[in-house]
Amino acid sequence: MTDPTSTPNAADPAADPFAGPAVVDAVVVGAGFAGMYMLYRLRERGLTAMVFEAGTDVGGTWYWNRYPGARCDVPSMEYSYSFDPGLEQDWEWTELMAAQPEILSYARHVADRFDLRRHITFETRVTAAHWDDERQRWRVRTDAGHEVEARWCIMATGCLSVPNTPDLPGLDSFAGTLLHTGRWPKEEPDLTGLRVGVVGTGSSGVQAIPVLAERAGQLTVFQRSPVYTVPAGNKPLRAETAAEFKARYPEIRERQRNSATGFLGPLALKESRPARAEGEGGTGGGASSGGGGRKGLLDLAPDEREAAFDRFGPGAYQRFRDVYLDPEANEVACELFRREIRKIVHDADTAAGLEPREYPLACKRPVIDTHYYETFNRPNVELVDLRRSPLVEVTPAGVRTTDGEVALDVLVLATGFDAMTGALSRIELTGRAGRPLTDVWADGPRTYLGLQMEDFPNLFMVNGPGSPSVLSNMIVSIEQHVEWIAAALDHLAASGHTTMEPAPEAVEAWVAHVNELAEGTMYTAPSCNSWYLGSNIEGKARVFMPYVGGFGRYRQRCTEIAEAGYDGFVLA
Ligand code: NA7
Repeated sequence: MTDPTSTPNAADPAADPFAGPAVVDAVVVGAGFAGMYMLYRLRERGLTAMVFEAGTDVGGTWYWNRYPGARCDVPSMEYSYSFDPGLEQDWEWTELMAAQPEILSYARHVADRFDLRRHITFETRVTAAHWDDERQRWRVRTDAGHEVEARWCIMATGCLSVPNTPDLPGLDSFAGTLLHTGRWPKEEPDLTGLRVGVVGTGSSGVQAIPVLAERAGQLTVFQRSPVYTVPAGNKPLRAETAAEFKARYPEIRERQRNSATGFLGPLALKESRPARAEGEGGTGGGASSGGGGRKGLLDLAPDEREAAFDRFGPGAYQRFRDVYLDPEANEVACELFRREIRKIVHDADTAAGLEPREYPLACKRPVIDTHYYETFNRPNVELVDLRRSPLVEVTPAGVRTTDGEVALDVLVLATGFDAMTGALSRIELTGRAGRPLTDVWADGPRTYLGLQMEDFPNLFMVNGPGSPSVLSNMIVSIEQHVEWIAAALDHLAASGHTTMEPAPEAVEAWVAHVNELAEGTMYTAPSCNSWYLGSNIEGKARVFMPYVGGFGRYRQRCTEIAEAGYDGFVLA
């Protein structure tokens, strides 16, 4: 389907960026899984498109996050595209949850298989996008000097793509090697015999620490907030399991699309259950899926609670819905969780240092690990509990806390991201009447369905704030958004409309709905600080950003809105 008002792009604008504005139907920002699939769907419609990507290759998150131990926390048979049955059948995953190099290879394979690279301009960052109300077009600029005019602008910029480098005093003075997990060098640094420090114990730190401990001479973990992490249970993927998935993919994909988290986990190969009960896949769920409506932890006698943790380990809490909603049940689960840490970690002082106490379970994104707590039993690993001895400064020689200086050759920041809004707020993005996005979002992101914003016509976000995104299987959510956007473009072309944006009252109602759903969950508990809330970034508005009502329900709502003639959107 071709946009009747479009101007085909005659020349290759990448060839001579200074030849004046190129004109395409769509600019896509980012060539991760979202950008690649968006390009595929745009081209399928005969639309001209340019994709800009800052990296030298496709892959997005999996291109940048190549730190040791980086791995997906959703099973790969599910964390993969469903749009092409041939791709589904041909690709072979080697592990239950693939490591970063394998996922990057998959992304590269997709780019080659569908010949996507010729419309992607690499090593180029979009710096500005301005809506030109007169021409009804976006004017997009890059750091390589491109100027492109496009009817549609699609932000496939990722939820976790802007690394957070905290303002640690003296950081610039460090004389050793400074690394960030989210910008790990392509050439793996040789850490043999070196003194390595890690700041940060979120998902990235928890994945990196056991591997760094094996490679480094000495590893010191500087921990501000202990993590609640449960064993990933990763293992090689059995050929029979992969074959069964492949045989049953159509049914499994359909169930994913109706589930709360967009993945089924251990339920995937079990007989189909009613859609509403699914979605307790293991890691991404939280309040939307936690416990699947079974018994509460407080319904059990104390010895039964202990027995549950004895049997299922620290992840036992995920089986009880009240842990996600009731502070009392949550604290009972936290105490049982701490007991699990004490069982694994030999040194009592270190175990106490690893016990989370200041915030509830299920407040931050669930973390899964491979031998994280066991790593602290190694003779070359030391925990520095910054709650007891706060970090004073980074020095040329290492890190100084109130307890003294730790000498380091390498300092690894595993300090996370300016999540969900970070990438868009770094682009000079203006809508109608030059209205800057940073003003519109000053008090937190405002979107309709996480897909569009008022006063930013024809600009779409893939997995934007206000959609399930990070609370779901990202690839399933990406496919849903891309397909919804593609269908909207078809509808506009067929109905002779050229612009689309949400009505202010639809945005208002959606923002209120997203906030209301998150209220009363552990995600927004007063003691909770998380990147979901933006509270890991100084000065960022404290607002819960993803949609917590479940992926299946969200998808249903998006479909109904489209079927009702794009209810809440203004088509002009
Ligand atoms: P996270 O989950 O945001 O974790 C960042 C970690 O860094 C966390 O432990 C922070 O402690 C710590 N941090 C941040 N700033 C500081 C300072 N200034 N001093 C000490 N410690 C600090 O990021 P990840 O990269 O691990 O994971 C992000 C997502 O990527 C993850 O959820 C998966 O979806 C994949 P804090 O908790 O703020 O006290």
